[in-house]
Amino acid sequence: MSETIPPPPSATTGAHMDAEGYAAAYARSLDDPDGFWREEARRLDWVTPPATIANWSFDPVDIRWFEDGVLNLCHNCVDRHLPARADQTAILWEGDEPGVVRRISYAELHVAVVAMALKLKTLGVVKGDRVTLYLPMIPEAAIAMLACARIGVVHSVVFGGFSPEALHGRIEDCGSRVVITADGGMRGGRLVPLKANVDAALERGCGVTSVIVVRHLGNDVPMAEGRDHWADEMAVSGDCPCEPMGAEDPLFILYTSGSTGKPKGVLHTTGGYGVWTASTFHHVFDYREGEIFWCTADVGWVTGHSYVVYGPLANGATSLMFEGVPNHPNVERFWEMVERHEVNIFYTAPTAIRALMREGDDPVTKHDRSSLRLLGSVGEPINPEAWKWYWRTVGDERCAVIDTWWQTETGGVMITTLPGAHGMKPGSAGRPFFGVEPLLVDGDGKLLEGATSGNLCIARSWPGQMRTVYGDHERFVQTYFSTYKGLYFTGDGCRRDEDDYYWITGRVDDVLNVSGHRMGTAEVESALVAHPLVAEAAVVGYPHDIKGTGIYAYVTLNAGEENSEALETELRQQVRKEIGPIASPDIIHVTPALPKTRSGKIMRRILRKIAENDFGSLGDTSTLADPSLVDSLIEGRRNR
Ligand code: 6R9
Repeated sequence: MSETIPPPPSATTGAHMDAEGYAAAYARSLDDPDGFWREEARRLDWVTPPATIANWSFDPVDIRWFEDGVLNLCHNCVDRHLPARADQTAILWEGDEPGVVRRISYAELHVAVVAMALKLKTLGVVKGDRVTLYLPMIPEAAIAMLACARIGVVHSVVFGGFSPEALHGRIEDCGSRVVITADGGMRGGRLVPLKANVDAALERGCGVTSVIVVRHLGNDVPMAEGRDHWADEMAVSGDCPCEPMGAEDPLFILYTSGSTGKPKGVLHTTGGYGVWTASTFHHVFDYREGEIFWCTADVGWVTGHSYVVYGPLANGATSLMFEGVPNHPNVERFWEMVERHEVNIFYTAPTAIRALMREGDDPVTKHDRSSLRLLGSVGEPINPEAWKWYWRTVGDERCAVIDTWWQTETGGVMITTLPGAHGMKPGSAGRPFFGVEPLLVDGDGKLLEGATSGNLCIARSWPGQMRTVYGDHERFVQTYFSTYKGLYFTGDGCRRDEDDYYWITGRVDDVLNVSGHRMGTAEVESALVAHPLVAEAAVVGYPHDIKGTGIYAYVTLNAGEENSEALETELRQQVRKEIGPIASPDIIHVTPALPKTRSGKIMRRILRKIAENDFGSLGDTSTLADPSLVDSLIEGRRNR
């Protein structure tokens, strides 16, 4: 039996839902989904409330929710909170430098969003167009997203850590004609040259005609005449009403890595995503009026979309947005900010928890954390040791800890413990959210019952589900619905225990989760082989203390070329250039050859085992074209 920690009084007192409440609501969400989601949809204001609720099929794949409803998510996140919340802080921002703070009230947010929407209109952007956002973690990122939503423009946010090449690919794929960026960003005291990166991306040619540049750092950046516009110099006036949107009209595209090919443009639509983020924010964080909510994710990732912007603002919360990093200027930064802003709910990633745990308890305990009520985790499995440190040291065994499993594709939280309803098991994500029906299947798709391990699938659609891969519906069908017919396949492995708690064990496909960031091994490989001296590359993951998974790259060179330290540096630079620093390999292992079957397939299973330092269970190597290669690979691994 695994250890279960009952929810502390801070979680149960005043909770919106207890154990019986969850059981009843969960049962109803499966027995009467239309009734359940019709009610949950009332969390949002609709121009026309939906008459039809669920209308979906996984075979053939066609997913619709609330399809005849009409609404606008900017209205739901901003306008409808006026005048009641006019003076309440909507976005509380702290810059990279400690104590540099901006407070944007709901009234001010409204003014700023209207202005940005009008600027987009001035540039000829109309409903249905795509606009790419490449911004630091500043309020203008949320403002630009909401401005797009206001006028029916589909935003595509690209994480500021991606390189010009990666940005270019994402601009081209969705055909944006307008990019919104900033003169630069600051992270950990270092300048991120966002505008220069946009210039470099656009040099490669694409249909971008206008760039809006937000003045943030005040540094000089070259401005292309006729193309680039300082946001604060674009004169606009007047009102900009919210565009009435069909529930199934696209809201945003967000690129994410898969096991093959280029990153996919995950497309979310207005009604379903809106209801899902509003509902999960309310229930999962058991959000209470007036609380300060801090999600540390960057808006370049889905967690930032759903729980820095849409979920909190749809609930009229105060969302804390942080430009910097947890270890600048020192490792007290998070806790110092919790104290300064009296944060009530704190939501971060295991990689940050593990890194801060290494610094000991002092940096945490010297700060007043009595405001904290709830601690959340997202992005990768949280190991029990990190969970317990979070629970004991950060939360003083007073705050419930919730792990939340979900994906870019799912729009919001899918598996978690509800703070007031469930006991917590360190290392387990918990129980399914309303409407979520998880299934475990074996490699052949056979349904596995009871306490067991298998591949995690979801049996039925939920409102926050992605609708398609932008521009490639067939890829959507292939990636998620072809492995197990009639089921959504998550790509994750999972164990279900005797209490029906789910324990995510990690990806079972060729996707790596490095510090909570998704990376396709194929993407890193294609960046490596783009180097003129590289013949072949095979990338696998291996356990890494802080990052969870590290990137291990096996590389073969062209005939006659020799390995050197300089070459390894060049290869890392190559990957940073093609993708960005987050994809830089931790270990580069130059080898004379890669293990292949006689038919020429790279035997990744063996490469994975060797990278994991697990030499005892390499399995059957007799099908290898050159079995002696294994010894030299092991030797090479031992030397690293
Ligand atoms: C929200 C987000 C999705 C992948 C997912 C899984 C891993 C996320 C997790 C978790 C274990 C958790 N993952 N949360 N694994 N426990 N609480 O991270 O989306 O970037 O698309 O990543 O991350 O492997 O499939 P995304």
